[in-house]
Amino acid sequence: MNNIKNQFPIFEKESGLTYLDSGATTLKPRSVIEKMMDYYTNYSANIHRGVYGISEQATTAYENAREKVAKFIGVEDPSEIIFTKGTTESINLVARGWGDKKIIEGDEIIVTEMEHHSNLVPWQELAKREGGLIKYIKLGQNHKLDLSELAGSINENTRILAITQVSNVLGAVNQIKQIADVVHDINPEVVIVVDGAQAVAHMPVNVAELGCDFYAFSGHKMYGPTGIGVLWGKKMLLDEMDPVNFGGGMIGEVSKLESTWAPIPDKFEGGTPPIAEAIGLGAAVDFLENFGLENISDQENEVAQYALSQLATIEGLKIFSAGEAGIMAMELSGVHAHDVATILDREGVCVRAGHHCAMPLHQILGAGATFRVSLGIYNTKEDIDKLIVGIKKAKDIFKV
Ligand code: 7TS
Repeated sequence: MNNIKNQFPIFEKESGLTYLDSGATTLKPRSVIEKMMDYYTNYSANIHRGVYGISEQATTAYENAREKVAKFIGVEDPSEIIFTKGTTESINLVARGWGDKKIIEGDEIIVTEMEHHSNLVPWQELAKREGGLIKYIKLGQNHKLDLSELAGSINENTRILAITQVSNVLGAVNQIKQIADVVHDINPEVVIVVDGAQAVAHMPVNVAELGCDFYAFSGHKMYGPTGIGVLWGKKMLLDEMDPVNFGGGMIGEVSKLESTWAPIPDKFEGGTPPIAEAIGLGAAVDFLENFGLENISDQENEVAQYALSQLATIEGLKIFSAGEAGIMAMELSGVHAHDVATILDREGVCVRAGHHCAMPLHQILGAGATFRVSLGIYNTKEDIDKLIVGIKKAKDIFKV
C-alpha cells in the first residue's frame, strides 16, 4: 500500500493534511471522483426510463453498481440491495417499512448502550408509534458487549435486535455471528438489524455468514460519495415490507384510487435515485477490493497499535478503546475535547470532538465529550507522531 496518498487528490492541495476522521467520512480516491465525472460528462441520462443509448448506459452502470455491492457483502441476489441515502435512511426504512407493519403493543426492541443515534432514535420512535418497549443491553467489562447480558434480555416478546457491528466511539467489534446464534437459540423469530457503517471499509463482511436479517451502511464512510447508502435485507423480509417513499419508479400499476408496488429493489427506490453516487459507490467497492479488506484491516491495526503505544505515554489521557477497527475515543484531563481538537487543527491534524452522536454511551463513559481518532487506508505512523505532538501542545497550552 505504498504511496496510497497519491490516489487521493486532496493530498495534492493539502500536503500537510493529517486526516484522522475517517469515521465521520473518508476522503475520496481519484477513481471514485473520475467515475462520477465520467457519468456527468458522458452519459448523464436518467435510468430505467429511456430506450435511447445513454439512458441504457446509465441504467447498466447503476445496476452494475448494485451487483458489485451485492458481491462485496456476500449477497447472491442483487435485488436484495436497496440503495438509500445512507445508514440513517436505511435503518429508518426498516423501522418504518418493517417495524410499523409488524410491531404491536408489548413487543420488545433490543438495542445496546453503544449505538449511534441513527440506530437508536428510529427504534425509539417506532416504539412510541406502535406501543413497543425499548430495552438496552448493558455494556460489560472494558465497555464490551456482555453475551450473558444479551442472552438475559431476549425473550418471547423480543421482535428486533438492533446492533452495531463496530462502535463509532469505542471501536469495539461485536461478533455478530456469535450474537445471532445466542439470540436465535432463545427466540428464532428475532429480526437482527446490523449497523455496518463503521465496519464495511475496515474488515471483510459477508452478511450470509453473519446470520443477520438486515444490514445497513453508508457509501461515504467507505471511500464512496455522500448521498448514497445501502440496505440489505433477506428477500422474504423485503417482500413483506411496505414501501415508505411513494411516487414514480416504485409502482406496479396505478389506477385513480389504488396502486400496486414494483418488485424489490424498485419498490423502495421511488423517484430518481442518486445515479452518479451509486456509480461512484461501485467504484469505491472496486477500490477497496483492489487492496483487499484483510490487508486494509492489517495495516490499520498496525497503525492503531502504534497509536495506542504512543498515546499511553501521555499522562492524563484516558482512552476508551482497545484500538479495534482503527477507532479510539479519548479524554485529556483538564482540557475540553473541543479545545484539543482545535489545537490539533492548527497542527493540520483533523479529529472529531463531541459526543459523536452517541450520547447515552458518553453518559455511561462519564464523559461529556471525547475526541476521536479514526483511521483510514491512507494513515501512517507519521500521522500518529503528528497527533502526539499536537496533544502534547494542548497539554503545554493548558498547563496540564
Ligand atoms: N451508524 C454508525 C455506527 C455511525 O458511525 C454513523 C455515522 C451512522 C450510523 C450514520 O451514518 P450516516 O452516513 O447515515 O450519517 N457516524 C459518524 C461519526 O462517527 N462521525 O460522524 C458521523
